[in-house]
Amino acid sequence: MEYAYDDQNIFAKILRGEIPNKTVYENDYALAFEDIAPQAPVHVLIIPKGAYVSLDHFARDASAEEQVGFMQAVAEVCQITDVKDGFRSIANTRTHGVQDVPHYHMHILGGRQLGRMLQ
Ligand code: DGP
Repeated sequence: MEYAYDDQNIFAKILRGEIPNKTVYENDYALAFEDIAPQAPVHVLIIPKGAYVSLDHFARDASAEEQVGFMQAVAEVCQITDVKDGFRSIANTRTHGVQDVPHYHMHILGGRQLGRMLQ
């Protein structure tokens, strides 16, 4: 599969500092910031700093260092935010997954009881 990255997507602009964000955590490989339209008391987006369009693109092509750095950011976000009672991670992907922004992002949702998604 070919993954074509559009560097004009909104998260690319956030990474370049062209659009402001409310940063929760940052390291060399990832940026975590508050979602602009939160669906729960905690709604953080974690994005890699590399140019990856989706979870499957990131999983296939990101280096081990990038992947570990990203997961370290996930761990930090889960420490910093109030998700001790649990949370949901989501990676909407392409059309069927209803992905709006074509830069891989993991949603972390928590801070309240969430509804069941899968039966
Ligand atoms: P999706 O691609 O469907 O997983 O959702 C993209 C999410 O990104 C959505 O929850 C809203 C959020 N979002 C879109 N534009 C911005 C923005 O400019 N700033 C921030 N912080 N979040 C955004």
